[in-house]
Amino acid sequence: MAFNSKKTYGERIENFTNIAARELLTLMERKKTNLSLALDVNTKREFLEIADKVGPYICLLKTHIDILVDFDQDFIEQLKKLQNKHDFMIFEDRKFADIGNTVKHQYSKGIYKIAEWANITNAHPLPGDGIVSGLKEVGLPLGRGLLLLAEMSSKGSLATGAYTEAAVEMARRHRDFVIGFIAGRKLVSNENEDFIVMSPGVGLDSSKDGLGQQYRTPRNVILESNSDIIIVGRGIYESGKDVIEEALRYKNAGWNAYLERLMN
Ligand code: S5P
Repeated sequence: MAFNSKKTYGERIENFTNIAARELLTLMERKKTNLSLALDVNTKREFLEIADKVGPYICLLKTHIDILVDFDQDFIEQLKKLQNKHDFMIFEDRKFADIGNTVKHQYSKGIYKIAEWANITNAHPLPGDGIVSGLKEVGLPLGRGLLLLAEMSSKGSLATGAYTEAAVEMARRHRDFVIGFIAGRKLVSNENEDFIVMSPGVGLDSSKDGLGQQYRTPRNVILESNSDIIIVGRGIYESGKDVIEEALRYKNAGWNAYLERLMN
């Protein structure tokens, strides 16, 4: 049996029971893209305009819902319309980090009601297993999936070594809900278990941003580090060039690196 990094996204669907994970891998295979857009802009208008342009090229739209200055329920309706139009999934990058009972409320209630519209969200493993159990109570019945932040792309990150290993162990204890990791590389190279790895800090034209972000290329992330999804933000929407052309450039770079990985 082949290692999971040598299998196609489609072949890996059977490794997951989680609905969101299965849907995501199916979608990636169908649209031939491993690109996630991190759309960190501050107005509804900008967000919806860029999402409409880049939607055809991505598998996953990553949101920071709390940075929108004019968030309202209409935004969620518009977002869902774009999701249907362009066939992508939604990942709210909420980075939950509190005790189980608190994150349960933060996930399902408040203004944003994240669990209602985000297929995937993420959490820091820092508080211990209770954070996953709390989120799972809300998310699993809705067919949602969770990523654990096992590593971070920023300079000086404390999520390394034993912390990263403990994140993997935590994921193993919650295989039904934890579908993978935010990390810079594949963390588990065992053909019998599979996790989807998404890597932020991806850029073709710069190596850092002045606030600690560190960029690597899609080839480095997908081919050399065996990650599964590249998360790209400013490289696409703040390059000063055409966003569609930039999205295509990253989509092709990510997909070609994946094809090369399968052939190696
Ligand atoms: O370690 C991380 C984890 C995440 S989710 N480093 C990150 O940069 N992120 C997110 O990825 C970050 O919050 C931002 O939304 C995106 C990177 O954006 P870019 O503009 O630097 O590509």
